[in-house]
Amino acid sequence: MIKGSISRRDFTQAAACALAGPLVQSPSRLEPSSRPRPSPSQLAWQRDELALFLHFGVNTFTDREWGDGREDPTVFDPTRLDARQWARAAKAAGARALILTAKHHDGFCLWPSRLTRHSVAWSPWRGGAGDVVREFSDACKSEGLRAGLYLSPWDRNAPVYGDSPRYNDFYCDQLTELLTRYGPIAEVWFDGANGEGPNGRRQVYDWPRIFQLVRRLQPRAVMFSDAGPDVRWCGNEAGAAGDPNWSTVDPAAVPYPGASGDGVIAALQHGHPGGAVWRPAETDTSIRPGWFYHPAEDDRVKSVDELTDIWFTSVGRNSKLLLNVPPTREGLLHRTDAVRLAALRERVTTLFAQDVAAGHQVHWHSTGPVAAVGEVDLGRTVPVAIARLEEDISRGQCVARYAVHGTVAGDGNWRELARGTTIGYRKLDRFEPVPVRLVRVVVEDGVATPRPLRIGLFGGA
Ligand code: FUL
Repeated sequence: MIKGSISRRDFTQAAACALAGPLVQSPSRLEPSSRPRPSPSQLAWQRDELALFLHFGVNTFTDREWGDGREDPTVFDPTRLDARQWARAAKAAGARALILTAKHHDGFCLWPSRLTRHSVAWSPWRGGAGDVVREFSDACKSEGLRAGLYLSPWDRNAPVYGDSPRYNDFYCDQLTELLTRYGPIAEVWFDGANGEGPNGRRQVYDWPRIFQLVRRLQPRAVMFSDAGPDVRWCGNEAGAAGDPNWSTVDPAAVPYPGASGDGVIAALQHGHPGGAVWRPAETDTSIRPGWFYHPAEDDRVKSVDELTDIWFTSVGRNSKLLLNVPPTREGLLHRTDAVRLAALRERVTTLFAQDVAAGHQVHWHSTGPVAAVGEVDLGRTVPVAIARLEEDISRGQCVARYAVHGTVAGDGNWRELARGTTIGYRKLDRFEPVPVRLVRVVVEDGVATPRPLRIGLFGGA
């Protein structure tokens, strides 16, 4: 249902992204200073770790995942909409940002766009004077959260869709409304799904123009799409970033949003160690089977264990988690979802509450041009079940292969506790609890001279 018969990859496009940069032919081993680094906005985006996604619109009321654009706007009538409730639940979950579907593929606008009648202005909600984007952005502001907006490129309602120059004007005008009326917007989300135009016509998007417009109107916003330019899709909607997961990419591998072809998904999942562009992966997934709220899914909300697993395969794999929690027909987050969110935060807080390596000095020494070892004495034998490794990504990403070893109580022999590839912002490894005293992190390979890592060790209880 979510994907229907139209593939997300089936996406027509004229020009390659002008902002994407040249084909990368760089050697894989570059001096750290010449390797790509995040912009301040990309760094802030990654440090958020968790953002909530809010799929809300006419589909909420028609019980669909993809509307066809022929909905009567009067179906949109949330009875108790309270964006502050969304923002408070997000805060309780430890999220630092929220992204709202201002327009999904059905073209229905959650703000009173002057460009269409398919909007809240033609609904009975707040007597036609309501603006969900306004209430959402105000709530984010009051709760100290960063606001992001999803504006579906694919629009099944707009009559000009598929008449490419006219729809590009229409789309840019809608973006302009969104990016000039509501204060700072931290992320603009360009979905890769695409489909038919009227009479089977296909839309040819002017991505260079669209990207430049966002840069001009909201220079601090990051832009998400399969092809960035700032943040890329992780390649699936199941909550798992790639492993390895480089934040650097070869922009030619995914030249525009929705590009299809051999290697696109692999490029999205893994990035490229020699990539010339910094474009980290965002992991978007839903707390429920669907993206929109469906009453029939009330007992299919992901469990805390499942959400914790997703935390490990997203934030714990050098990605950021964008977790969808869809408002109900009342316009509120469902109680089950809100409770689950708070429980996820509690679980994560508990797991990482006591770092047994904290306060112990790590002794690093180089063992080769791209290899190094860091050793820490925990001062006593303690059970360890999670290793948290972090690179200082403000200076780029370097590690390509590593192992964690510990001296095990009893025989005092070294044992391998975990092994992995990339680290980046954060890598989390879970293993059977082992009582250890000395721990070694061995960087076996990298794309530049490794810098000391931050090491955290936890009992996993
Ligand atoms: C997909 C869309 O088709 C889904 O409806 C949803 O918005 C998801 C986040 O992206 O491509």
